Amino acid sequence: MKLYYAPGACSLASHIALIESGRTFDKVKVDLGKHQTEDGEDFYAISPRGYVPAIASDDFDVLTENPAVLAYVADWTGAAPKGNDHYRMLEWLGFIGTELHGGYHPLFGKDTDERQAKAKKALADKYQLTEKLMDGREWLVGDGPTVADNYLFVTLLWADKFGVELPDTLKEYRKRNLARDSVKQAMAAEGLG
Ligand SMILES: N[C@@H](CCC(=O)N[C@@H](CS)C(=O)NCC(=O)O)C(=O)O
Repeated sequence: MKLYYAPGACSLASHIALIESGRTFDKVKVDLGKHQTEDGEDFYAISPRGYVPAIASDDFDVLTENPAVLAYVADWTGAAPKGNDHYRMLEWLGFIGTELHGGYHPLFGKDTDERQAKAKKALADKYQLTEKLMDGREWLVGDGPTVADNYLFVTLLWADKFGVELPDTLKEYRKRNLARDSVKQAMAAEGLG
C-alpha cells in the first residue's frame, strides 16, 4: 500500500486518514513541478492524471481523486460514517473539492493580482457558507472527525498561507484539527511546521 503525496497538498487529508487506519503504508513524495517521484520515476507513468493523492493497493493499481481516495481509506479506519451520514460525508467531499479546493487554483499557480484577489474574496464567501452549513457543529458529520474534516482542514492551512479571510469559528475548527494526534503525525512526517 502506497500513498503518493506532496507536502502540504490535498494528499495530506488521505495521509491523516491512513495514519488513523492503523495500516502499514509507504509514502512516496512527488515533485509536482517535475511530476517525478522522489525515486526519479515519471509520475505520469504511475498515474496518468499526474496529481496527488494517488494510492496503490491490493485493490487498485492506482486510485485517484480525493473523494474516491478519502472514502476508500475511510472504510479502513473503522469509523467511516454509515447510513445517511455516509451521504453527508460524500456531500461535503464534493463541496470541499469543487467549491473550496477548486477555488484555490488561481492562488496555486501564476495569475494576475486582480484574479487572485477575486479568488480570495470568492473563497472567503464560500467559507462563510461553510460556517453556515456547519450550523455550530464541531465536526462536519456526526460527533467526531471524518475524512471530510481532514480535507476541509487542509484547505484551511492554505487559507492561512494565502491570506484568505476566515470566520472565527473556522479558525477555531482549524485549531481543533491541529490538536488531533493523527494530524500532528502526518504534518510532522511531511515536514510541515
Ligand atoms: N481532481 C483532483 C485534483 C487533485 C489536485 O489538485 N492535486 C494537486 C495538489 S493539491 C496536484 O497534485 N497538483 C499538481 C498537478 O495537477 O499537476 C482530486 O480531487 O484529487
